This record gives sequence, structure tokens and C-alpha cells, in this order.
Amino acid sequence: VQASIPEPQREAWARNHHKAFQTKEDFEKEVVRHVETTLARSMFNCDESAAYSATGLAFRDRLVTRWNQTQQRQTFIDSKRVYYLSLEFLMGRALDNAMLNANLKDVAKAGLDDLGFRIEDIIEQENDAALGNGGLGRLAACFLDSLATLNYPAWGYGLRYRYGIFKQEIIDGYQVEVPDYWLDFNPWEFPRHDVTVDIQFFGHVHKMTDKNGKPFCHWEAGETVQAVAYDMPIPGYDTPSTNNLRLWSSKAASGEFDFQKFNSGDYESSVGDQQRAETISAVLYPNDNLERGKELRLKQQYFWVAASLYDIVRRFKKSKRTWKEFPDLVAIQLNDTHPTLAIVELQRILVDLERLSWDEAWDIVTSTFGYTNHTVLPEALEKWPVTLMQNLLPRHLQIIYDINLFFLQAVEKRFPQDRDLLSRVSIIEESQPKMVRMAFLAVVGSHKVNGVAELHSDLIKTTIFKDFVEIYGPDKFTNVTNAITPRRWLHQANPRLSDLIASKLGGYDFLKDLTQLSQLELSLNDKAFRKEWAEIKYANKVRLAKYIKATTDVSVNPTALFDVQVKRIHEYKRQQLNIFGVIHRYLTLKAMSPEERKKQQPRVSIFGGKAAPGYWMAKHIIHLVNNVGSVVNKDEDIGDLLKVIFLEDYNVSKAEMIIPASDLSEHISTAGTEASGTSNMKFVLNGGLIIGTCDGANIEITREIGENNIFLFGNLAEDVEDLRHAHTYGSHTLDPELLAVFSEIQKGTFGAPHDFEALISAVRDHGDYYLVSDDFHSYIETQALVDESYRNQEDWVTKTITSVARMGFFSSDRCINEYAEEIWNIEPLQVGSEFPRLKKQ
Ligand code: GPQ
Repeated sequence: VQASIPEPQREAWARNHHKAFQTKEDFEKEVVRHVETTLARSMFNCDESAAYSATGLAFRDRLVTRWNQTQQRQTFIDSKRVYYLSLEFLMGRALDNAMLNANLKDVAKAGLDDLGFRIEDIIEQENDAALGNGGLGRLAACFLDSLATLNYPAWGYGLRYRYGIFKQEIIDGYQVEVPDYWLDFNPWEFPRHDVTVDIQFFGHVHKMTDKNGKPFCHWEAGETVQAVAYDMPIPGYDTPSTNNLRLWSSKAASGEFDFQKFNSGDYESSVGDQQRAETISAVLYPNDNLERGKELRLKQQYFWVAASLYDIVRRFKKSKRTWKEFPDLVAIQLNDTHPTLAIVELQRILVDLERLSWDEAWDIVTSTFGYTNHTVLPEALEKWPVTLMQNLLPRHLQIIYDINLFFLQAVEKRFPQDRDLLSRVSIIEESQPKMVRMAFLAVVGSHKVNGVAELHSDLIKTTIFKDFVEIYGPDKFTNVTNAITPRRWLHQANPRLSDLIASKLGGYDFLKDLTQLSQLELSLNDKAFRKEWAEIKYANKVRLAKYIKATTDVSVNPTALFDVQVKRIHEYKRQQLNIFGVIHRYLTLKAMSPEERKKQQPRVSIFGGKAAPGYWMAKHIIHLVNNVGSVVNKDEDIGDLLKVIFLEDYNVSKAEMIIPASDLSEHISTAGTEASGTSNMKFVLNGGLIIGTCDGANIEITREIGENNIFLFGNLAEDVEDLRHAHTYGSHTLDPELLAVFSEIQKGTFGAPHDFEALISAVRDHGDYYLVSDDFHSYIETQALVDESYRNQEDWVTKTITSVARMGFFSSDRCINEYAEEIWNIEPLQVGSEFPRLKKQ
């Protein structure tokens, strides 16, 4: 219970309540104070790094005040909260975002200028918070921004990895991974050494009877690790609402450091215990769309889920409501299957610890959870060996078996005699070894299951969850099409474009209601507007060209068409199709006469993205891109007609620079494989066009912006299965132009052909699972169409303005409102900026 301040002291508290700075002068005071006291630096020894830290601390202070008010208000009102459980939050940098969301960037700029710093340089000092792999983690970050902006009571829960996603270096064309130790000094986090939870692993389960003679299970664990909370304030845009992202860090439980061992000289093994505990939250697993079933990963999952649930239950108990009311105060969203153990853990808390009946508990559990699926790729669907689960979480495995038993009994009742159905939907796969199917457990334990784009949501209903649609009916399954926050991905990444739009729309309200962009179509014939629009794109390209020169030493012409594919490297995303297309273009140009060449559209092909460290094919693709670049970029016949660039270490802050500089971006996954994609939306919102397949959200982008404004190509999802079947069982003839590309690679034009044989043989000898050859011709033809369209700059500008005007649907605010209404049943809660109300006793 929130302690009330007694009447006599209230005035003193209110009088001294921390007032956030508003003016340049007050901001400067705060910065200098932090430099001199918090950082213990002399003002004569303040470098950019210290200036960044002090600026961050000044903004953090104002966020924390608002964070307290927001939490106070939510607790006072007893409002329902949503908890977003995600193993990844790809936040990027916080300072620029905090300044813009508070509408104080101009104040900070002027203040830093007075103190002798350029705000851009200060912003650049910050390390990205890179606690994620790609789209799934970045989506979680966009959702947090929208939740706060829309004043929803919401918390994120995740892990405080000591090492985020590795940093990528390119050495001799190969990816080299470097650890990302990002916590050196992080002004955005708030350690809560008083908020700790002991988490248990291993051990045994005992059947006991309580004093009323009722049986219950007692889990006597074999290992205890402590979870410590670290909070990051999440500011909303243009609202005092500040939500919380709580990340758990692991350390040895207080009793675990063995003084006995320590004193008797067994120093190493006592330190070993310590290190084993800290290992749990040490590293982010660097796989995207792949699960490898490592014990430490399962430990991470349970550690994070158990700490979060303990916290949520503790908060709920303060409300003094009955357990039945739990789902009236708590909604929990599972970001993919990684947090599925939360279902089991809540059931365990309710049955074993709170002693509710199984059915009462299960009602509460299933009303609380929602599950978002992010992929249909079989290699990404989580399964855990029963033996591993038995060892690490013996009580949880029993509960999973019980959940499965009751579920299968209900299925059997409705579909008698269908043994096949039972084995297909069983949460336990009867394989060697037996496996727990986490996606099925998530479906059974949630009240709603959603996919992330229309095609994807349809696909899950007809493929991986087909039987569950039969069992539960179609209403349990729904679609919420992904989206992005326009604050970071327009206002922050492309301030000039945001300002231009604001000047046309009469202010920045469109950042909170993106559908207002539609009014831009009224300005399509405004010459000055169109000119400024084109100039902004050009300026962004000039900036990227400078960055390319500085990092790769290649000069690119900013008037060329910038063709960008930046995302995780994956065979299904088909960067190999792109680079084979580039080689085809190179060969075509080489075969031309100099006169003919002069008529061609110059291009810069820009790639970027990380390969999972153990993903050999993906690493070969990176190597090929780099080798093609080193041949093409110095070919004097070619000059500015074609440059091939691989940008090292693609991350959120680089995306903010690259995306606004693109004319064309590639979203060319094999149809039916990319659940949604979200960078496709970012590129279009920044005035770029797309070349893409009919996959994921590309389809809805087309619906919104019109098919004249997107370059679609390739086979459709509905035909993929037949094509794959034909490759394996029929005769498989490859595209002749693709074969010409292969021969050139095999001649050694791009380095030792041996290095790229695996890429070729995947297509030629192993069934071309990703349909690179099937789509090659269509891809090349469509790229030719792009060249032709780009030549007509007036038309191109019309297309880009029209597209931006029609992107209103893709704000994550729309997306979050859909979740709130259809899945979470939560309402916004306005937070005033007045002195916080104190709870009555
Ligand atoms: N996604 Cl399963 C990831 O980024 N990592 C994953 O492990 C899985 C999915 C992506 C998915 O590939 C994209 O198509 C989506 O746009 C994104 O999740 C967000 O839903």
C-alpha cells in the first residue's frame, strides 16, 4: 500500500517537488550539475562523452518524475495494465527520442551550443541499446513508444543482457563478430536493488498434504538465482505518460556465495557459482527466425518469466482483489513463444502456492494471456526436449502434462475416435526424443492468437494451427497487422521531411494521427513543395554517400538510384537473389558498347545486415556481396553506372540514417515466408519505393498505396508448394540468365569460386527451396521497369508523395489500439502533470 504523507509534512514535499527544466538556462544548469557532481568531472575536462552522459541524466531526471506520476496514477485508479513480455527490445538510442518526445530538442540544442557542443555529435556518443536481433525486437520497441504515447498503462518485461547483438566487422569480405558490451555507462537505466526475486531451478517435486488433508505439490529446487530489476523509463510523445521497461539481471542469490568454500580457500569454485548465476542474463542469442534448443536459453526464458510473473502477482495482490478478478487487472502478451512458460508458471502459482482449484486457475490463466506468432518457418518453431525440461523445471513439466491431458480429453470428447488428430495437436510430440511444442502450449493457454499481417494470419490458420481452428473455432485466431512508430521513423530519422509535412498539414498532429498524411495528396501539384520534397531526399542521399565514403572508401554518386536491402541476412529474405541480380546487371553493362552504356540508369546497390554466427549460407552471401563490390567498384568501364556497397554493422541508429536515403528498397522474400516485415513500411514512409514480392505486409502496403506505386514481382504464396514439389520430383530447369551468372562466379571473376559453390548448389542441386530461379526473370524484368520509372523524375516524385500520403494505416498507434480493444481490453489513462495525488489511507 502506498504510504500517504502525513498532513504536517505534505507542504514541504509539495514545495520541493522536482520541477523539470523547460528553458535553455535551466537545462544548462542541470547539465553542469551532472558533470560536476554525478560524473565527478571538472567542467574544464568535459569531453563529448561526458556531455552526452550529463545531457542524458538531465533528461532521465525529468522522465523519472513523470514515470513516478504515471505509476502513482495507475495504482491509484487500479487500472488494468498490459504486460508485454519480450525476450528482445531493440531500442536503439534513447537521447534523441527523449528530447523529441518531450519537445525539447531545440532547447537542448541551444543549451549544448552555449556549452560548446554540437547536438549531433552528442547524440552520436550514445551506444545503441541493441537487445534484439531484428524485426521482432524492433516491433516491441515501437509498441512501447505507442503504448506510452496513447497513455495505455503498460509495462515491458525483458532481460538485461550484458552483451546485446554482436557488432559486425567486415574483414577481407568476411563477417567477424565482436562482443557488444554496451553497459559501460548507461544513464537510461535505473537499478532497483530493492526489487529482487529469487528464481529456482532443478530439484524435485514432493507430494504433500496440507493441514486440511488436501494434497498439493511442493517443488524443492536445487539452485537459486537472484533476479534484480533495472528500469528504463519510456516516454510517450507529447504526453506526460511515461511507462516502464523492466529488465531483469541475474546474480548469485544472497545465500549462494559460499563463504565456507571461500574461507577454506576454494576461492575458484565460490566465484564459479557467482559466474554461473550471472551467465543467465549475460548474452542475447544472436539467432533470428531460428531456435537451437540450448539449455541456457531455456534457463533465460524461465528466469525472466518467473521474475516478471512474481512482480505482476505482487502488484496485483496490493489491490486486494480476489483471484477471479486477476484478468480484470492484468493482460499479458506473449511476444512469440519465448515467454510461453509464463502460462505454466501462473498456473503453478495459482494451484501450488495460492491453492486454487485447477479449473479456477486455468480459467484465470487463459483469460490473461494473448499470444502473437511471428513466423511459420519450421526451424523457428520452438520445441524443447522433455528430458531437458524435466531436469530444469520438474514441476513445470508435470503441469504441462496435465494441461495437455485435460486439453486432449476435451478434444477427444468433441472428436471421438480421431487418434490422428490427438497426436497432431498434442503439446507433447511423441518423437525420439520427446519434445514440448511451445507454440501449441501458447495456443492452448491463451484466449487470442494473432498473426502479424493478413497473409501471415491466414497462413497460420491453414498450416501450423489448422487443427486448432477446428477445435476452438476461428474466433480465437485474429490478425493485427504490424506497424511502426512515426515518431522515431519519420520525425527523428528524417527531421526535414517531418518539418515539410508539418508545414503543409498545419503542425505536427500527424505524428499522433498518421492518417492525416492523406492531406498531402492535395499538394501533389504544388511545385515548391515537390521541389523541397526532392531536395530532402537528395540531401539524405548526400549524407549517406559521405558515410559510405568514410567507411568503405568508395565514392558513390548521390544522383544515382540508391537501391537498398538492409535486414538480417537469411536465405528466405533472399539477399542472394539481389546479388545475383546485381551480377546480371554488371554482365549486361559489360556487354554493352560505351554509347549504349551512357543510356543506362546509374545505381548504387546497398546491402547491410548481420548473419547469425553459425549460419554458413548467410555468411557466404555477405562474402559474395563484398567480393562483387570489390570487382565492380573499381571497374573503369562501369564507373558510376553500378556501385555495390556492404554497410558494416547494420543497427537501429544506422537504419535511421540509411532509410531516409533510399530511392528503392528490396523486400523480396519467397512468398509466404516473411510474416510481415516492418522496414518496408519505414522506407515508404520516408519517400522511397519498394521492389517486393507478394508477401507479408507488402500486400497491405500495396492495398493502401495502390499497385502503381510498388514494384511487385514473383510467384505467389499459393504456388510455392507445387513449385517446390516440382523441383524435387519433376525436371528442374533453371533460368538461363541465372545460369550465366553462375558461370561467371564459377570462372572466378569474384574470387575463389569454391567459396560460393554452396550458394549455387542450393539452387542447382538442392531443390531451390527459396525459388531463386523461379523468380529470377520476373525480378530482372521488374528491376528494368524500376530504371525506366526512375528516369521520369516527376512521375517518381508523384509516386513517392502519393505513397507517403497513404501510409496512415502503418502507425503502430493503430496497431496498439487494435490490440487494446480486441485482445487486452484496456483503456487509456491520462496522466496530469500536476503534483501527484497521494493515496488516501
Ligand atoms: N521475426 Cl520468429 C524476427 O525478427 N525474429 C524471429 O525470431 C521471428 C520473427 C520477425 C519476422 O520475421 C518479420 O516478418 C516480422 O515483421 C517481425 O518478426 C515482427 O513481427
